[in-house]
Amino acid sequence: MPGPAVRHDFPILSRTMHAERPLVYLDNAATSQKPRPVLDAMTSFYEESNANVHRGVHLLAEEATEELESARATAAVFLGARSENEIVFTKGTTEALNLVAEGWAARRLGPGDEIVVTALEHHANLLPWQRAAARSGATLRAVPATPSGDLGDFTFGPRTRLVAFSHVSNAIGTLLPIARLTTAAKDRGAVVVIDAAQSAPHLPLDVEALGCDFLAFSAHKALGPTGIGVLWGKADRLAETEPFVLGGGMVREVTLESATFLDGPRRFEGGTPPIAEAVGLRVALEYLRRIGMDRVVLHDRALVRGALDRLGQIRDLTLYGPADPERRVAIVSFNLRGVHPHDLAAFLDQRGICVRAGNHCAQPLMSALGCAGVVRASFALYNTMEEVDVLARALDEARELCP
Ligand code: ALA
Repeated sequence: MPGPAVRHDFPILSRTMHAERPLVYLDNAATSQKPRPVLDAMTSFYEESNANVHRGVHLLAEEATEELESARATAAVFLGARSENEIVFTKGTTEALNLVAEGWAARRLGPGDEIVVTALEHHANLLPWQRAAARSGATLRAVPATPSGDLGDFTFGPRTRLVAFSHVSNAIGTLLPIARLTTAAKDRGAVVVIDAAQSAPHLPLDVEALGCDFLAFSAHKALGPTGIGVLWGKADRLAETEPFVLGGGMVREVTLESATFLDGPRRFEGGTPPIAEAVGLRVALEYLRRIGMDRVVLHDRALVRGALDRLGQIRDLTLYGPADPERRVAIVSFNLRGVHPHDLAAFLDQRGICVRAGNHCAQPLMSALGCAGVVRASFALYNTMEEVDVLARALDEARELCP
């Protein structure tokens, strides 16, 4: 069960912060904490099976290769993919989105074609498309955000060739109307790319049901380690994608003048992959599945509802994003009138509460909201209602100190 019952699995949660206050970790949208099984599995890999993959014929090399490929199979099951051959390991969501932009869009689109994003995107799902548009001659258009942080009206045209959007806004937690977006894009025959960095740890994902072409997420936001992420791509789309990291491990045949590349995911994984990180990713995804994503959804929603109720009563505090807890995921963002978001985050830090403040790598969204930045509290399956209450009391206290 998410909540208090799982907290003992996360060693860091028992540490104290300034003035021996207990840690209240509400910066999970930046990165999540890691459960003991993930930490142990990575240590055991280094202690017992460490070797490079796909290269050696010795036992350790075989074991390491099995570990990497079993992580690929687990990621495929986690995403409801048809095959592990649709799972490419990247450094994280950012690298995965860059791979699609450079390897697919920049090469396959041309003048007159249109790439559409939304104004709610993290810069990682905007900048790569800006460059792909510039390189290919395609135009880039953004569906606007409403002043309340929702998605505005959208239409796609006959030249819309690619639509890229986040499942959940990293800055304010808005759940995008992903089925409507995908259906409208598919009606136009466009390729659909989903940034699932903020949804993978919180919502059940099924790439076949979502109907997208590419989907990306990072392990470190989903209880796994930094340094590894997943790009899922439909087999035929991956076959159309050019690799951008060339080197060992991704070639079939090389002469001094030319090279041919492997098929499948290894085509995109030049160099030594993040092997211990793949072990950690596998165990993190197994952990999430064991808890049950349906339970995680209910848990997150209860925390968001509690936070919206409680924080909504604080005078001079502005909440951003949809008011309906079912239309947002695990994130509550806010500002206190007259207080800079960084100052408020520093005040909360003194009380042991970790949040993120600033533009959250989503400057166009901040412009739509009419502010330079917000304070963001983001939840994970180990957070509790008591912690929401600690946050609310600290904000009450901050409010009292305001003139
Ligand atoms: N993308 C991460 C965040 O939203 C770092 O904080």
